[in-house]
Amino acid sequence: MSHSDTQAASNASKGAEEEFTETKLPTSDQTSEARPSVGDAESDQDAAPQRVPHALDLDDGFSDELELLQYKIVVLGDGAVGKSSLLNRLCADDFQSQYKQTLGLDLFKKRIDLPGGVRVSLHIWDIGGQTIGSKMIQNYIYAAQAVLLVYDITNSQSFHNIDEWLAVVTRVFDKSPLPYIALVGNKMDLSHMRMIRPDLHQRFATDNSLASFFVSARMNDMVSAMFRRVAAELAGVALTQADIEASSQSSITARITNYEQHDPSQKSLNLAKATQANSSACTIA
Ligand SMILES: Nc1nc2c(ncn2[C@@H]2O[C@H](COP(=O)(O)OP(=O)(O)O)[C@@H](O)[C@H]2O)c(=O)[nH]1
Ligand SMILES: [Mg+2]
Repeated sequence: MSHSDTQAASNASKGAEEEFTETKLPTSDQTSEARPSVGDAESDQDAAPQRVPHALDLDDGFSDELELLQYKIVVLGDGAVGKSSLLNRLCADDFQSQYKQTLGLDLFKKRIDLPGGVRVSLHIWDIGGQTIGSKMIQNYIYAAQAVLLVYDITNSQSFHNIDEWLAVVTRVFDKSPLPYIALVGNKMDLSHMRMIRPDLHQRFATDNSLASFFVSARMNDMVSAMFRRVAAELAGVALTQADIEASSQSSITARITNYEQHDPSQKSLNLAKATQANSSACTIA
C-alpha cells in the first residue's frame, strides 16, 4: 500500500466512531498509488494457487487500538453491473437508480467488528469497468487480499467477461499466492430477468475455487453480510450461521457530508483533501 493511500487512511480514521471514506483517485499513469505487479520467485514449488490472507501493515492512525486488521479489497467487473452501488449501499445505505460511470477508481473504507473483539478495516477499491484494458489495472489490483468479481445476473455478457477479469487477477499475482476471490451475482431483485442460471454461476465458482455470493444493491440484500463474510475469512474468524443471518438483516446508519461522486472536475483532487471533504460515518452491526 502506498504512502498516499496510507495518508488517506490516516486522515479518515481519526476518532472513535466507525468511519467511511469515499475518495476519487487520479486515473492516469501518474498515479503513485500502487506498484507494478510482482511475481514470487521463490514459489516455483507452489504450482497450485494458494489463498493466504494476511493483514496489511499500515500505520493509519488506528495502530494504538488492539486487534485492528486492515485489508485491501478490489471490486472488479464490467461497467454497470453495480459495483459502485454495492459500495454505496454498504457504506452509505444509499442507492441511485441513475447510472454514473466510475472514472478510474474510487476508494471506500469500512470498519467491521467481528466476533471475539476482532476489528477489521476494509480498504475497498472500486475500479471503473472500462479499466480492464488499461495498464493501470495491475497497479490497482496489486497487493489486494481479496477480489470481488461482480456481474449482473440479467446481463450474460457481464458473466462471460468474468473469465477475463479473473485472468487479469491471476496475471497480476503470477506465481504469488492468489488472494481470496469471490464471484458475485448482483441485481438479484431482477431474478425474473435472470440470464445466468445459478448452477452456471456455481460451477464457475467451484471450477475456479472462488467464494460465491448473490446480492442486490438495490434491495440491500446480502450486501453487508457478504462484506462481513469476506472480512471474517481474511481475519480467520469463524462466523456462526446466526451471525451471518443477523448481519444480513441489520440496519445501517450513515451520515454523509459533502458527498461529491463522479464529478469529473474532481479528477485531480488531492487525495488527502478529498478524504477530508468526503468524510462520513457509518456502522455495520
Ligand atoms: N435493479 C438493480 N439495479 C442495480 C443494482 N445495482 C446497481 N443497479 C443499477 O445498475 C446501474 C449501474 O450501477 P453502478 O453501481 O454504477 O455500476 P458499476 O459501473 O458496476 O459501478 C445503475 O443504474 C444502478 O442503479 C441492483 O442490485 N438491482
Ligand atoms: Mg462504478
